[in-house]
Amino acid sequence: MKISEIHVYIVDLPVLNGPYTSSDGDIHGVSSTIVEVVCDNGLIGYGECCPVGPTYAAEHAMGARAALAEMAPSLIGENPLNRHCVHANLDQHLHGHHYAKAAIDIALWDLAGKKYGARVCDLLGGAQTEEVISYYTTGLVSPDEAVRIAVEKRDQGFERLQIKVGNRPIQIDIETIRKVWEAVGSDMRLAADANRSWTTRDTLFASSALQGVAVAFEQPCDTLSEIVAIRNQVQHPIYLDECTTDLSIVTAAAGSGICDGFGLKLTRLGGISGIKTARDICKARKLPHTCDDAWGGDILAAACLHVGSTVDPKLNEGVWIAAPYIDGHYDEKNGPRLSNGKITLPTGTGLGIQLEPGRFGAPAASYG
Ligand code: 0XW
Ligand code: MG
Repeated sequence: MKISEIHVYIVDLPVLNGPYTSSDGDIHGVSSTIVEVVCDNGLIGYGECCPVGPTYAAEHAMGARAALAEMAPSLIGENPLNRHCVHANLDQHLHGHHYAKAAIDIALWDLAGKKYGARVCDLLGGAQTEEVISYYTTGLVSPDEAVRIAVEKRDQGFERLQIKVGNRPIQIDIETIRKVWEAVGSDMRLAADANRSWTTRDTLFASSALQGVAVAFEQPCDTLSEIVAIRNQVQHPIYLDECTTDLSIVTAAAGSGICDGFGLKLTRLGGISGIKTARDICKARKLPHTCDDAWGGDILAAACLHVGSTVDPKLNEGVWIAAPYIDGHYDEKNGPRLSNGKITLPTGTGLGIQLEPGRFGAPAASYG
């Protein structure tokens, strides 16, 4: 089995009922990159990467396409089932750019499932559940609006809520977190996600003011060194997200006890291959974590879901998907959907996403 062609598609995804808000700013639309890997035996695998705009992380849509242009030609003729060789090839042609490599990696797992007649979750050790828990993120909203959303999502069946904070007076963040906790804290697990925007001062203020409030601080400050500097003064669990830009950071953080969990992003860690390793590191250290990504359509959602379904339920902080913010699905029948705070795992082989030929129009680039 050999790769014979690689096609790259651009899919613009306006934010439904937007904008999506966080301390990074307002997102009205994103641009996704789809990778289609065609093999000489007729099997086709799909992958996707979709930065949530150019400021959430050092990743952006045009960067993904440029990175793929650097790497894709060298993959023609490779055996897609030998992911180690393919990744070695990718690394020989481009250093870093995990998010672009992730799109190819996801397609390789999709192909492996289709080749072996298995779902991706089966190749990852097996699903622990067919109904994977999700979590809801409030957006950067007022204290009272955050409470309204929290109560609504608890009543819909969500067991975890991410409260967006940051880029405003810390007193408003503190009030928002406290009011949400008072409203739903006995029914939901809470995280306050500053998306890197709190200073160490703000983080210490918040931790002092919120003593007795059960909330995890997700990526409070921008850098790992800032978080390490205050780790022993903060009285709340700390989850790392944006600063875990590769597996060595996940390993070091897990091993040195500088965090209590992670917001793991599949494409940031290089794809399913990377996030499954992070999953196993977290299992060894009993660290709760999510399995999701910054944005993305059905292909990326399904990839996160397959990994998320294999996580120890005691450590599973959920799979967030962008579907509620996207008009329609790539695969109307099998595309992952939220229902009562959970997402049903697709049943088909590979990712379980069936795409009509020409689904994404003409490719932006083709190789092979
Ligand atoms: C909530 N998410 C998974 C979606 C947005 O891209 C941000 C991200 C997060 O954890 O911050
Ligand atoms: Mg986060």
